[in-house]
Amino acid sequence: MEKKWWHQSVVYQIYPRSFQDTNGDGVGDLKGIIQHLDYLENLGIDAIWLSPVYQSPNDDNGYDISDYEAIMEEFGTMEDMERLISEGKKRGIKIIMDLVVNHTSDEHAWFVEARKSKENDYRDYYVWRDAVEGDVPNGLRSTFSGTAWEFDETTGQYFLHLFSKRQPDLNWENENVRQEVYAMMNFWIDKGVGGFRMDVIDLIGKVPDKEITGNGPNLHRYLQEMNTATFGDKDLMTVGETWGATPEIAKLYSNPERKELSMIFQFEHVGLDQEQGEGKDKWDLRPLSIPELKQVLSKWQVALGDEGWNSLFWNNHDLPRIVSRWGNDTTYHDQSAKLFAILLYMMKGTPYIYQGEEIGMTNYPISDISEAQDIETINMYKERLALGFTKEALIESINAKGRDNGRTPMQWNDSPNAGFTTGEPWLHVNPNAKEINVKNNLENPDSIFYTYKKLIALRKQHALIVWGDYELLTETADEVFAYKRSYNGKTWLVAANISEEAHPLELPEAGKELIISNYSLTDVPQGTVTLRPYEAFVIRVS
Ligand code: TEU
Ligand code: CA
Repeated sequence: MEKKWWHQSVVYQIYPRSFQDTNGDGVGDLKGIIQHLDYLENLGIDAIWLSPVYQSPNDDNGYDISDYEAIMEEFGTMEDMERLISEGKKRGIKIIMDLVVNHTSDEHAWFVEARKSKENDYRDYYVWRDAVEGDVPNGLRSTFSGTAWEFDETTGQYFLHLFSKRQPDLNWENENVRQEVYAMMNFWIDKGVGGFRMDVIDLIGKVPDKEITGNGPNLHRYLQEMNTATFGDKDLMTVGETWGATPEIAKLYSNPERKELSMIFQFEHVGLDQEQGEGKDKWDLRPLSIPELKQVLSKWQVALGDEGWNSLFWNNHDLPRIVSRWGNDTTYHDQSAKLFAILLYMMKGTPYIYQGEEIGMTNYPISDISEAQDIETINMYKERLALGFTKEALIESINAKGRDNGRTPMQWNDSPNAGFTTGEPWLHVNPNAKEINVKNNLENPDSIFYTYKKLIALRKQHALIVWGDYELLTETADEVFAYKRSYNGKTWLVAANISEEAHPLELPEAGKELIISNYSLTDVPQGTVTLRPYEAFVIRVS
């Protein structure tokens, strides 16, 4: 496979609203990001995936865009954006824009026009259908609860919205829509961005009348067309958000020969702690099975071969914090946060850090729905309450899976509001910011931050981590996740005990060199070792 910069890179995701406020309005901004570029350079990352910063009425925190070529006033100006790109460049940090083109905001000029009349030039930019027997056109559902069809009084038709009713779906079958999107992408490419993260890109080939949403028949044709019209001949990084992807589907997107995307986010591991079956979704909780986690991640490690590339992540702005979710955010907070870093960053693929993950930020439990800000959470709560779920059960699900968990303000130091803002933060700051913060992490050489920093540095030093073969060790306790990476005659062994109990592990080969660990080890592990609670290490065995 031709080597590209992004194969060896680590990407840091910023959710701008919660990163750093500089003007006291309680909302993070672009100047706040610029202020912390030195921190990110110190961590060693190569690129920032910037969640949307475009003009937006914020029905879904910027994922509802009303102007793709303007910056949200709360976040700053186009000048700030240009400075972010150039200041990033000085530090070897590229900016990856969030491309949200499955839908726009209902305040986008195209939709404002489209809804005026059936004859409007922009009408066909969106998906309009007549009522069927006085009701919605069909059974399509919104990810944010309820029907995906909204009735529009003015013209007496329904429009499609796979997310909130303020996020009307674009009609990708319309050639003009596609050309407008490509022109907009070129606007950002000309500004010097490093690539695009493509929001729910698996939905753009939808066939609403057949109730096909993901993986529609024209999806890959559109992506190939986009590639040719925009980034194809530039050295950019692209990553598609594709919820239902299997390894076979991942190859369609990311096989370099097909000229589509660099890589995708697959979510198979993310769904392992939800109940399976008809009508069940992420709110229906079940405990994680570690053997399943091993099986799923290992499958993805080997399945793509030379025909695709993996993204590696535990967290993003839609997911709960990994240390709270599958680790232990009290007794073994530091150990389990480091374990998840070591386990993932030794795998093959491009790792993504979500802001705050590098200091072990945790979920923030709410006790009442009035504390929630996220539209998905609020809509689900209303819907399920009406269906007869108890408040207690719903709050439990929200505390486990709600999107606000990962969106609380970045914890910089132990001052009021964690140094995020001098004003009223838009979303509650976790009180554990007194202990869990960047300042403490930077002062302590054993902190989670320095584990991340070291893992990132190791990736730069060792081609084995980027290119080596992967093999799961199968003869282990259920709770022990161990694998080997091999490259050019060298082999490393990664061992991680994802539990609060000690477990023995028989090392197939003697350790020659200790690469990294989350407990302090005086000797290189040999023979049969006892892995302590959440212990993880990497050793060279040949
Ligand atoms: O997420 C896609 C998506 O389907 C999520 O809403 C996901 O299903 C959910 O959060 C987990 O249950 C992307 C963005 O990442 C998300 O923030 C947006 O809300 C959504 O698209 C719409 O743009
Ligand atoms: Ca601000």
